[in-house]
Amino acid sequence: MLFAHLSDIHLGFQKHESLQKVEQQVFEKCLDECIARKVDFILIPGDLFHVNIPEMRVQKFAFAKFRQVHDAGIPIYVVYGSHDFSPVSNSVIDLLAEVGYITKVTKATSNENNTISLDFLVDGKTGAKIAGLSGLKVGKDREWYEKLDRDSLEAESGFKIFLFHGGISDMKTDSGMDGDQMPLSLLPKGFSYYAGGHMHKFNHQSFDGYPNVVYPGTPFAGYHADLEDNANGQKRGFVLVEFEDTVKSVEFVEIENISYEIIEVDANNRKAESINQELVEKTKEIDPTEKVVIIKIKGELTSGKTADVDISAIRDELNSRNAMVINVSKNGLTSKEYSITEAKGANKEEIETNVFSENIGQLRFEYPELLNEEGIKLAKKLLHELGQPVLVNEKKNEYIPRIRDNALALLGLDDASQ
Ligand SMILES: [Mn+2]
Repeated sequence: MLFAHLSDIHLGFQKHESLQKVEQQVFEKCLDECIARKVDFILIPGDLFHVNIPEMRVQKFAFAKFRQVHDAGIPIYVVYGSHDFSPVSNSVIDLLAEVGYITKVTKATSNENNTISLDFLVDGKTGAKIAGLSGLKVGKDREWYEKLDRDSLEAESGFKIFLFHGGISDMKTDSGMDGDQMPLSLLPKGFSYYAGGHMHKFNHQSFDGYPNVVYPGTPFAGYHADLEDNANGQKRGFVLVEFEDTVKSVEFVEIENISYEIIEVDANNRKAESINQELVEKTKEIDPTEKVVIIKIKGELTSGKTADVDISAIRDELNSRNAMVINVSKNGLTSKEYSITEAKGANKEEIETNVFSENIGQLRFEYPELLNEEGIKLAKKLLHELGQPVLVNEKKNEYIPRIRDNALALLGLDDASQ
């Protein structure tokens, strides 16, 4: 008998059209592979979708594929992840469950003694007993696990699988994800397989009383950092498990996604000009055709503005050589010359004014309105505007353009992106 374990597919994460295609293809390839290998069932412990209600394009291809899997007679068992979670079952997960393409595993009952019991779901064909808890919004998970009636889960006999979504502190993982991890001891002991979601890299470890704790990782990318990991050679795919009354084998099935090039530049103790030169040279050395090109610049310049590190020419060059996507990360780039000096003041207002007064002298712009007293006034107005909170009932896609438009208006600029 055979089951597949996928997680963190994050359908709908990609914004770039070419990457949206890759995201869809990888998802379809994974499920095609499951059908071809004639798995008995598929487990997806969370973050199947990037948000609880993804755009219609995403729902359409997901439904089409899940229908194929359904028609092939393969059940899919899921729990929510932290991304596709909805406290009131308003998730596309619930739609898929409603039409019968997938089955939500969590069958929880709150008991009078403040504990939570979980019921097993039994896979019809194999008799595997499956229980699990959804991922919730940060911090809530732990509360549930602490109340979990583990004894009844541990007392059950047979081949048992536990689905969960979250980090486990006992596991040696890359800790790039949120620090919100729980100890393995909060999970019921003695299951044959622990199907994890949330960590984005494949990881398979066994512990005393907890054999086969496994994360397949994302099959493509659910965070920007995942693309960078891919470029650095991280293998992506899903997990295939052969079992009888115990697990016989755990196999990682690699699914190809796309080709990458990564250009990394260390800016420490250098000038922008030498960085620009290195970028040009490194760009010459790669073949960007139909690839995702990641440019990462970090470190502290000895002088000049970080904006002097100029990507636009590199971008044009890479585009003309048919790069598919160019991702630039300058987040880790700073400059010694433009480091901000602290300033004191009697209140918030005064501190802000003094910080701007102390530092504005460093700027060398051609625009007088950005300098001196005028510049300080403008900076304060901008700071105030950018600090505006989200209004009640305002959506993120309304909030961001509102703040951006107001800020651009203050600067006397039109929004070029519209
Ligand atoms: Mn995830």
